[in-house]
Amino acid sequence: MKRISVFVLLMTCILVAGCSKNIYKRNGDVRSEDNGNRSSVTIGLSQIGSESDWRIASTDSVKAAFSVENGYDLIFDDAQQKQENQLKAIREFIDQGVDYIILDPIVESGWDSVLLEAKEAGIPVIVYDRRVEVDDDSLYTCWIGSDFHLEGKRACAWLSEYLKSKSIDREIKIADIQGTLGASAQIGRSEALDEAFRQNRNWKLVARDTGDFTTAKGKEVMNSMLKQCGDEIDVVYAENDNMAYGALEIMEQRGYKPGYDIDNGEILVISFDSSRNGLQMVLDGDIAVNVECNPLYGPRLVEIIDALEAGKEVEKETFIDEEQFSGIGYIGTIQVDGKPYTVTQVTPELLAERQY
Ligand code: GYE
Repeated sequence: MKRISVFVLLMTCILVAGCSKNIYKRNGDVRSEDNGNRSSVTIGLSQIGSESDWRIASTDSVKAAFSVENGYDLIFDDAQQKQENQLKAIREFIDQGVDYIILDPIVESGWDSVLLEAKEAGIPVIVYDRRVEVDDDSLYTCWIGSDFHLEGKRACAWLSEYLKSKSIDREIKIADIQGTLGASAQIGRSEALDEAFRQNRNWKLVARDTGDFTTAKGKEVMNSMLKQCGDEIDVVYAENDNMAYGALEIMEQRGYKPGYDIDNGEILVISFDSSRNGLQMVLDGDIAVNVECNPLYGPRLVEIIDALEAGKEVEKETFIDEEQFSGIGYIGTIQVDGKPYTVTQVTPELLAERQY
């Protein structure tokens, strides 16, 4: 009797394993099999949250690329803008024995231990968009993302060209609405502005606070800046589109006008991301210049995973190319460190083709 039930139990286990979609194996050498015997790759992806249009577009892109039809099992985790949730998710991925971990880190610091755990478990970690700051860079396989510092420099170069074109050489007062403090996108964009203050002695920082990359916080921060020094502000440097939307909303409510004409009291708004809504605001004249940050990471990450699956070497660091957009056509090029960058004028046609 006892022998029969052990046999039945054993057969059941074999059957269940045979039908199950995923047989997780560490070290990436044996893949899970589905019923059609097609091998699939299991990926644990830790996403920061859904704080912005950029982030939502990025999530859609990775989900579409790592679909079941394409041969992937994607375990997606939304960390709700909390690093502790990302750490927890990564540890769960390790316990589940995923083939790869993909991480968009909310801030740069604090990853050494968890990445060491992944390394010890033999799971490659691919970092994208924002970066990790670790003592030992063998803790992750590679990183792909934007040059946030260069994005900031391009925004500042545009402002400098614009002021020159209008022969404005008086003191320029700038308010900086920063992204999530400690995030690569904030560090790079804020640092570029700090550099511009050193290079342009008549540019002055009159207010700086974090709006956490969200519309709601952008609005809140802009509101207190307007109360504190609204009549002085010439330029708002919003470190993403969502904070720019929030800032514009409260500016309108409090009777401030966005635009290019800073000598007649308009506030010139600079933004980053160039999402469809952001470019619409450029077309409407509310945002003067918008530096692109491309969120479509799905296909780029698929390329990396497929290369690793094929046993190929991947670049340790890859920067993606990005553009900048304005509502005016007469500044067609800007220079950063001796290199020219084209500024594209936003048109309704361009907007109609924008994917995100
Ligand atoms: O600019 C912002 C998002 O990390 C580049 O995060 C990304 C930034 C992006 O919330 O909109």
